[in-house]
Amino acid sequence: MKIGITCYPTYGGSGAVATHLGLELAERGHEVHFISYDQPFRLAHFHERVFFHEVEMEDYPLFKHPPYALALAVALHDAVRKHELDLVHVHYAIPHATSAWVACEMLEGERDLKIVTTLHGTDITLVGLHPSFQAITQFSILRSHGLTAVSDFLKRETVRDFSVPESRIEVVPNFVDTRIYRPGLEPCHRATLAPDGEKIVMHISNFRPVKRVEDVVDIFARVLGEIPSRLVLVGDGPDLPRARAKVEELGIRDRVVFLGEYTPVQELLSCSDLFLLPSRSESFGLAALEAMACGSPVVASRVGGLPEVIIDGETGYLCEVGDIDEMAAASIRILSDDKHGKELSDAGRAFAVKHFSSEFIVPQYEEYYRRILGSQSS
Ligand code: GMT
Repeated sequence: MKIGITCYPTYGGSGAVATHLGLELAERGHEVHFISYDQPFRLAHFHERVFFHEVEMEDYPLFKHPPYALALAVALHDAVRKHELDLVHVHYAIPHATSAWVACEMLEGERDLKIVTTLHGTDITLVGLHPSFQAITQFSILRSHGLTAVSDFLKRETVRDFSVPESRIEVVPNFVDTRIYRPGLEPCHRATLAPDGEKIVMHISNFRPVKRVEDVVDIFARVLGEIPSRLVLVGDGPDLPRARAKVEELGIRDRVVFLGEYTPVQELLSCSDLFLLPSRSESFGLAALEAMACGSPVVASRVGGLPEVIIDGETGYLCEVGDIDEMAAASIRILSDDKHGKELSDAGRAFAVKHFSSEFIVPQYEEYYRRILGSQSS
C-alpha cells in the first residue's frame, strides 16, 4: 500500500506512535509518506520506502494565526496526487482529520482517497471538547472512513461526548518495539545518572499541566527521605519551570537530573528502577508502556486508559490522582524490596511483549487499512 501519515512532529506520544507505525509499515514493504510541518522527532534514520513532505506555510501580516489546517490540506492533496497514495492516516483529530477531509473533497472525482483518523487523547478529552472545536471535531471524525482509538477508555469517551456510533470506532492500542525497548541495554548509563549507586526514579513527558510534574517532584522528595535515590527528568514543556521551582523549594537540587528533550529514551528507561506518571488524565500512557518494556515498574494515576496498560500490583501500582502519599508509599515499596521490584519488572516486560509489541499491533493497522480500502491487495 501507499500510505500518507500526518502527525504532530514534536515530542509527544501521538507523534511517536505515528512515526513508529510508519517505520514498521515500511519494513513490511509499504511505501510511507509523512506529511507534517517538521520532520517527526523519532524519524531519525534513512529508509528507502519512507519519505517526508514538509507543509509549506506562507506568512502574511494579515494572519494573526497562520491557517495551518489549509496548508496541510493542500500538502495532503498534493502528496496523494503526486505519489498516488491509497490512504491517509492522520494522528490526533485536530486539525488533521479536518485537513484530510478537505483534501478528500478536493480530490472528488479524481481519486477515491480513504482517510483513517486515530484519536489519541486530548483531541477528544480536552481540546476537542472546547466549544471552539467540538462541532468541527465531531464533523471531521465522522467523515473519516476509518476511526481508531488507542484505548477502550478513549473509545467510550468518544462515543459519549461526540455521539459517534460505537461500531464506527476500532480500538487499536499503542505499541512498542520490544526489540528496541528492552531491559539491560548497553552501554548502561546507571553510573552516570546515579554515581553513588542510588536508585533511579524517572519521569519522561512533554511537561504539560496534565502530567502534574510537581507531583513527580513531591513523590520523589518523600522517596528520598527513605531511600538513596536520584530523580531523572526527561523532556521539556510549559511546566518545566514549575518542576525546577519545586525542586529548589524542597532543597533537593543535587538529587535531580534535568536532561531536557532526549529522543532515544530506551537508553535511559532501561536503567530506571521506577517510572512515575501521576497524570491528571491519560488516554493510554505510552511512556508507561515504554518504561515497562524496558523493565521499569510504574507508579501512575488510576485514570483514563492507564488501567489497560498497568496491572495494579502486578506490573506497577495505580493510585488516585494527586494522592502523593499513596504514590510515595507504592514507590518506596518497590524501591526498598529488590525481589518485589524484579517481580514487577519481569511482569511488566512480559505484559508489554504479550499485548503491546509492534509485531502484534502493526498487523492490526494493516488489516484495518485493507478493510477500509475494501481490498486484500498489498
Ligand atoms: O492527547 C494529547 O495530549 C497528546 C498526545 C501526545 O501527542 O502526546 O498524548 C496522548 O496520546 C498518547 C499516544 O497515543 C497517549 O499515550 C497519551 O496518553 C495521550 N495523552 C493524554 O491523554 C493526556
